[in-house]
Amino acid sequence: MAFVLPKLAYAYDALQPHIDARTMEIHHSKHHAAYTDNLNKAIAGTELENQTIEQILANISKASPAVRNNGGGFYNHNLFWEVMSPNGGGEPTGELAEAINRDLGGFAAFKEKFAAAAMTRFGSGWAWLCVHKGGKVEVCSTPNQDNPLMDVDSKGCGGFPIFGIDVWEHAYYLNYQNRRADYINAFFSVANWAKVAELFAANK
Ligand code: MN3
Repeated sequence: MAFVLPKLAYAYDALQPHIDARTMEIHHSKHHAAYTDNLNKAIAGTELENQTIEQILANISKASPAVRNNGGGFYNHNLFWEVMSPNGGGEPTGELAEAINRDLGGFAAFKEKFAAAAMTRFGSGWAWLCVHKGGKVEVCSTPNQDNPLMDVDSKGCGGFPIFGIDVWEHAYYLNYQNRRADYINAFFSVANWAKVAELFAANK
């Protein structure tokens, strides 16, 4: 079964003014599409063809660089589109908010820590909020298209990623140029906390 580029739940222009339509279109229809195609090419004719993306990532240390880069790119962007929404912003509520309060010192402290992880990632990569079994939440970052599900040293957090920001320049350069901090702030304006709470509940 080949992996398929997911359709977005909203239009390319739906996240404006925070994320511009042109960036969304290129990011989804070119970058994410290329990761998906190149992942399929890299696993064609191998035993990985019959595995889920989660299984592939859990054993990525044994896979080729092409599978690592494109498998990560495929998975990470799937999550990225889901944790943004035209109706996003505000703050988490319920159990997710309680976990953030308990483990990260509240929403403001979490936002600061997450933004710092995203800002200090040199070059390209991602910052994450992850949940461990038992419900503990943690912030970290990874280089390139790595992520916390990979069995590699650079995975940053353990646990399951429930919120993540792409800090590759292709994610923001058209609208924000070198102003990564402004982009990170804008990302919080479209954060889909309902989805993040759902992922927290399903993976705690
Ligand atoms: Mn990207």
